[in-house]
Amino acid sequence: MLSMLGAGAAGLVAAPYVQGGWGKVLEAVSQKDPTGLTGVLPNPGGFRYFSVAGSVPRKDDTNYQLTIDGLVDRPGTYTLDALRELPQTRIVGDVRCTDGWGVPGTPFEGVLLSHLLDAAGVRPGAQAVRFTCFDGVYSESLTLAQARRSDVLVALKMQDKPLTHAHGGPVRLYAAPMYFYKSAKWLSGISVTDKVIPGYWEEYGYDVDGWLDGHHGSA
Ligand SMILES: Nc1nc2c(c(=O)[nH]1)N[C@H]1C(S)=C(S)[C@@H](COP(=O)(O)O)O[C@H]1N2
Ligand SMILES: [Mo]
Repeated sequence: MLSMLGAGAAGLVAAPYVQGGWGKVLEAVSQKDPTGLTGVLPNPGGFRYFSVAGSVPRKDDTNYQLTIDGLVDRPGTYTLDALRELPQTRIVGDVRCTDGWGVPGTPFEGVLLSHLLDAAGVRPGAQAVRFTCFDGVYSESLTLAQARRSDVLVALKMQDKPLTHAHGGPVRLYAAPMYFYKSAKWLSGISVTDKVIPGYWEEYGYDVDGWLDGHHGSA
């Protein structure tokens, strides 16, 4: 366990499940909430690494792109620099996975999703936003009303540092009032749609509206 902690994020990214041991993984699958599968992989600071994809490519200044398209007047693509040049908002919120682990009072910083939506010009009739990820597997969604909230960020920083690869860097979603599964890591696509398209975990029965207690229905 100690050597695993010392191995750091790179090792976890390479083989997140194997490092925890298959026995432990199977135990986690059978007894626990699958969105908390990596409960077997403690990370420094109380965070746990999670990915439904076995391996995820690394993206940085040289090759990261965020596409915004769908029911918008001005579809487009942002580089990391372009995102950094936009107004940045810092939110201190709670991180909470549905299986119980969490890190209260975590700062995230980035561009308000509403800013990107306004810049793209959402068309009449649009109802929802779908998020896709460069892991090639994960997806998420929000209603347009949720997406326009002032506590939903396209985050470039977590804990006042650039988002690490393990935490979904260089860019992830941070939907502060919702369970952390809503906060898609490795964000690469934002598509405005005419209805909610359930995301990866939502296909398995998780709530499309993943409100944390105290936020319920407050969109
Ligand atoms: N692309 C992607 N985003 C994801 C996930 C994932 O597997 N892939 N897991 C979700 C879940 S269930 C949680 S709890 C958090 C975990 O984020 P962390 O690895 O930064 O702790 O990411 C969410 N976003
Ligand atoms: Mo989770």
